[in-house]
Amino acid sequence: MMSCTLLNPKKRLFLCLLVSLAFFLVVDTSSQQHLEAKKKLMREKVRQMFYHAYDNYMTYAFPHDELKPLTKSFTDSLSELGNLKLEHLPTDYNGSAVTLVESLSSLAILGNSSEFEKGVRWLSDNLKFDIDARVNLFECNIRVLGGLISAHLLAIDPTNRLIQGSYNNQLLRLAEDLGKRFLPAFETPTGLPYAWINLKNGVMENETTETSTSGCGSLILEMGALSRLTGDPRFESAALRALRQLWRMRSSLDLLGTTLDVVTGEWLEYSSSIGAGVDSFYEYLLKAYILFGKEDYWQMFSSAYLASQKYFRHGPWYHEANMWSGKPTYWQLTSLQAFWPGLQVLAGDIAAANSTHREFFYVWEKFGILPERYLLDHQMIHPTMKYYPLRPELAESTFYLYQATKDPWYLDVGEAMVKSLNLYTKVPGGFASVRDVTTMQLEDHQHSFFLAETCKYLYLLFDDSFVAKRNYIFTTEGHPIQVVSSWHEKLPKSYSGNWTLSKELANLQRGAWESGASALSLQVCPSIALNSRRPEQHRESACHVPDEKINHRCRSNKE
Ligand code: DMJ
Repeated sequence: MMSCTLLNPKKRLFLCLLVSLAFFLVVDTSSQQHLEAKKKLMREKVRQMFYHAYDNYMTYAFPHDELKPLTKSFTDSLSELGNLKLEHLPTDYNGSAVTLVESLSSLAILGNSSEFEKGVRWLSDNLKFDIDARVNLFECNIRVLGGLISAHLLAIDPTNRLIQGSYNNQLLRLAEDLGKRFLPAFETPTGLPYAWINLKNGVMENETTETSTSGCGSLILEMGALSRLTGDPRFESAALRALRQLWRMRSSLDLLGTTLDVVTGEWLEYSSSIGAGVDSFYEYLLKAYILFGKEDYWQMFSSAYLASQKYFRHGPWYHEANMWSGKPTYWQLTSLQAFWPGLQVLAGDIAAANSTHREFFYVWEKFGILPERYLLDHQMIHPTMKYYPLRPELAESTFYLYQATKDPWYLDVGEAMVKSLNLYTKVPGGFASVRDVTTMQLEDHQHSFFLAETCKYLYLLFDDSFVAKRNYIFTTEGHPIQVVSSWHEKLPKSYSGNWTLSKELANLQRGAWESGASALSLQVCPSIALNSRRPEQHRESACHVPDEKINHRCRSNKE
């Protein structure tokens, strides 16, 4: 073989460059192959986790609501949903099979079509809502209504080929029936819905008038989709009226409290946060904007997001603050907050998302699994809230961040999470919640969101095909709804409003939708988009609130 040194210098340089290029190409291809092999392996691992949870549910709990994996039994009393199973249910009907409803969209993504079809048929024949059961409106909306609507949309999409036999919109009919049973909850002087509703009898006498911000501010995706699909505007109008009323109740700092009274419209808990009781309110403002293209959703989101950065954010962390004064109240990380970086990805605030996600993963690694609460001021676990009920939020954010950055580090994060879940929570009868992450003592409960969200987001982290094919938004319970331009409100011809979002940006985004870009690529950061087109006009967006501490500093638009 001729060595490089025998050639003249020019040829030598050329040959050496060629060899180096080939070398890098080989290395690059092999690392790409390695990455693909890893993704394939991880997809299989997550699929096995899903089926371990699903098969055990079907064997020991179906058609009841949720699985008790330690005793291989079931529960119908969902602490959060209410109690769908009462003694006087028809004798041929034994439960509401919430876990099955919640599993359908995951079966469509990672399972096989015959199981999806089997589930659809069973629910079509057996699910009934004419039952004397008091349910939590928010939980029933995100789990049951959202699960049915999403599965219906997946079933009617011919490219999925999920249904071989005939499908006559049975899931949509069920969703419509359920949606109508929700409507009496909205008959309050304020339009804000009661937190609890009896599916047969409407609002019960002496029902509590207390609800949470997320409880009445995150219904718009499911109820809006139901209106678009049925042509009955009442669902969307009720949810939108409640959302607007809630927004009117914000403080002058654009903050909302955590609990309120639906009759008087007064705040009961003034402490405000991005966590429990408020979380999905922020999420639904942005996702409603993506799904329905209504400008005021964006306007509300951008103001609310800006306030969250001003009053809650401390470096990568988010504490709670009083809605009236903006003064910090509680300094704690709550595991529900871990969805926030995923939302920031959708808002185009990737750098901030990344830094917050890293802190959450640091706490996950510290304990082996994420505790429900962690005290930021003492850097220690909360003395009583040490549990981990198989929550999905950190997996969700990891999925979004990987989609946005393609940084393989996020795959390592997902792999570590899969490892911990198998190590600490897998039992012969399914996956069990952790009662105390410091001892890894288990609890006899496999929440339905483990199948709807945790397994789904972990799978999607290693599988690009589902989100690459279509534009989807995922509801707060992880149920996909396709983004279609026919659901989008058309912008007025002449634009002169004072919204943060300009017509140009809206058109820019509409162009992206029409060109088939994924919803994940619609990072709606107005400042970045506008400043790059009109450099003379400097506009700070919510993504770039200056922070006094140098190491907490947000990046400038240029950076
Ligand atoms: C899920 O039911 C939903 O994500 C909800 O919005 C809050 N979190 C739980 C799971 O942790």
